[in-house]
Amino acid sequence: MATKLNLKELSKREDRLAPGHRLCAGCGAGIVVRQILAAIDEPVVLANATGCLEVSTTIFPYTSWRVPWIHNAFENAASTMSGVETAYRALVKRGKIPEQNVKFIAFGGDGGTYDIGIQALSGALERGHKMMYVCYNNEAYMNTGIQRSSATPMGANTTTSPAGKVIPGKMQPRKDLTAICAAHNIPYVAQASPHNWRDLMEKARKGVAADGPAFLNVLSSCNRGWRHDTDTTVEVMKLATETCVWPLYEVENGVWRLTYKPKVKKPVTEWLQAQGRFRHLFRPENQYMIERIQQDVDERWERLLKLCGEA
Ligand SMILES: Cc1ncc(C[n+]2csc(CCOP(=O)(O)OP(=O)(O)O)c2C)c(N)n1
Repeated sequence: MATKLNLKELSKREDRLAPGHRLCAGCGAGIVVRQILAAIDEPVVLANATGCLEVSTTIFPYTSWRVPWIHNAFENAASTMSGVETAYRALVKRGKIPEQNVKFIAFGGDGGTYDIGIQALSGALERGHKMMYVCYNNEAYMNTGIQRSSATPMGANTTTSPAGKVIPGKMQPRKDLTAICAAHNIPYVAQASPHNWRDLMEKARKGVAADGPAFLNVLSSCNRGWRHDTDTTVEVMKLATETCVWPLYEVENGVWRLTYKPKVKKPVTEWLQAQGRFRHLFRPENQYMIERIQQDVDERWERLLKLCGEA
């Protein structure tokens, strides 16, 4: 019987990411990992691309991982896990190891997923490996000092898209990787955020239960890069869904479904105001950027509503 997704039952489970790691106070990544691993009852094997999560949880000679864990280069978490999953299947087939319903999971940041690892990810999804790839999406290359990635939202101030006289932050809208993964026609794709823990945990369960590849794109606030107080992580992520900047939805065997619909769609200014990386947008000369951002969010939301049969 699967552990019930209620706090009482979940609190009895041992954390599979031990405390004492070196993630920053208020980091979203640790919350994402703990929720996902707590949702899964089966044994898991993990691969982790280079990035904040990897470096902060494995400071030699210590590790926070209470599960088998492999570090690999920035770009190939998906290929590594494909190989592990294939090796496992082959060994089970030859009777060398018992079948234990092991779940294969890869974690990567948005830099490692949207940019450098997209080729390995796409290959793994297309080959149909039974694995779940999770992007903990903090919307920039945070580990190396807040450089923009293709997941960075338009208007954000980063060290490689610095807001100033030349540009008002990043000029391009972000890549829609969730839709790109859905276009691989794999069994399960979802977008989630840990402020809505039950939603994220249900998606993690569906992802590992899928008969083939699954991809989860999970928002993961970085207060160093997003510039907010360490104790507002969860509220800021909630604002992303309430403003429809980060809608929560899933695509199960090709069927698109919203898993949360805000009662009142808040203006993007509420999400932007909560973070220092967008502060410059509130100067009068940058007002046009806020309008562009709102328009982009509205268009994407309308498209999503149609895909989900809600409009
Ligand atoms: C091929 C390669 N390019 C660049 C680097 C340097 N590098 C290490 S971590 C990192 C940023 C990782 O960003 P992301 O994947 O978004 O994860 P985060 O640190 O934000 O959690 C970079 C550029 C590397 N290790 N390998």
